Amino acid sequence: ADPAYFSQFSMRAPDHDPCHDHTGRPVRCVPEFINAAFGKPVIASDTCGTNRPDKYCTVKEGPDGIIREQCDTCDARNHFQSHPASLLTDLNSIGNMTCWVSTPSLSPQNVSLTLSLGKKFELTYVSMHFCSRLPDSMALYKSADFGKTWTPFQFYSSECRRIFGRDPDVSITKSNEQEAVCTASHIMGPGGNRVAFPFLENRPSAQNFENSPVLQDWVTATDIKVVFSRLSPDQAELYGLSNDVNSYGNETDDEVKQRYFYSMGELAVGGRCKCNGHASRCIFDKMGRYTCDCKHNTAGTECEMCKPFHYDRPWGRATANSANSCVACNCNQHAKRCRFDAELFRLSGNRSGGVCLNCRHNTAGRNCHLCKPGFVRDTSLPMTHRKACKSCGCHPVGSLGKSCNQSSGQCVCKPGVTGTTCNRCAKGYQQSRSTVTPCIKIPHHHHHH
Ligand SMILES: [Ca+2]
Repeated sequence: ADPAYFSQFSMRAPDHDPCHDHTGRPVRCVPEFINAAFGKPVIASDTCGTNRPDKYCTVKEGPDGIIREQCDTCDARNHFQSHPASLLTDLNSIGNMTCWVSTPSLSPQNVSLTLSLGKKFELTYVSMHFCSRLPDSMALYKSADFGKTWTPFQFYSSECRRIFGRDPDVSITKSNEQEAVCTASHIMGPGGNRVAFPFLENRPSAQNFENSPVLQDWVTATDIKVVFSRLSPDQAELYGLSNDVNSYGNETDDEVKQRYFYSMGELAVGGRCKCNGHASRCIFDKMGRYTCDCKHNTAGTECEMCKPFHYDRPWGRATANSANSCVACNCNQHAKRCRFDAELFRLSGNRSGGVCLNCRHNTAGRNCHLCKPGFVRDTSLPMTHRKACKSCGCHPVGSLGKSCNQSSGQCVCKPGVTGTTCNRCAKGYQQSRSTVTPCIKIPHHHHHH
């Protein structure tokens, strides 16, 4: 075969690590863009056929192009007639969308869907594909703390003021980039049965997302909640499809009720597993939790902190310019733990702020780079050596303490005592029996008397 054919394959990059460039230098990396909702659990506040079978009716265009009202039964106990919330995040086969349905009711208010993503994601859009008529009014909320607190991110209504107490289509400026806007665009727009909310559209800082903590926060979510407040007008009424147009007003409540429900076939959430630029994928850890596969010496579910012993610089989100890797403390191999000191970091010109804890092998100092009192550098060994610091060996009687000069090793001697370790009497002194003055002056002979 043509050698050029094979060379195509050998040219392919070997299993490339997106978190480092070809020279091994750390670079920002992000997990791939996915439908974060796929296969995730959804809790519906209400589902058709849960307590007893119910009848519900939908207006549909048949294959012949004629619009008809079609009624079905929902029954949670019958697999073929059940419409649980799990159908919102399942795999839809083309042309046969599986749909969740709420209980038909004359006033189907405050029906809600809650989706748990399992960890923090950075979202780009939320998309809803409805199986029957659209809701007229609904509110979208997100939580970044697993459902403890919720904040709205979008309202939809033909009557924003009346339903949600908000002015419609408020414009977004740099001063209110985290404000939820109310709009009727879902009904007016060309979306058909699909309503999609792009998180960054019309947000001024979107062009500079990496440097906008406000927008980074805006797109972060662990859970999404949709609350339906009101249905759009009855299509059966619009199309004149009631059993008999003239007798429409005579329908029983039960018959009318069958058209009042919410039904959705897909709740999709486009986004990336949030890893702050320090991981290219999310994985299930030993505990079965979905978590970032952190690189750049980072740790945590979102790589939101430095891994142990890597506290020489403060943690930072990776940017296009810098991976902001965490850096190991320099403890000359004499400590296993360290802490970050902001003041020392500032004083070093933002270079190093790590302080070693519990220096071993008789070392001391913020980098375990000195010898502790009573010990002196053995300059024949590197600082990283276990025996880099040796005992001063100061004589217990001849010296004033156990410490010695860090460079010369000279112990502090009592008067009349000399030697590096203070182990002998100086010239003109002689040994005594006193431990206080172990060397006393040799008496002079005064010949002049
Ligand atoms: Ca579905």
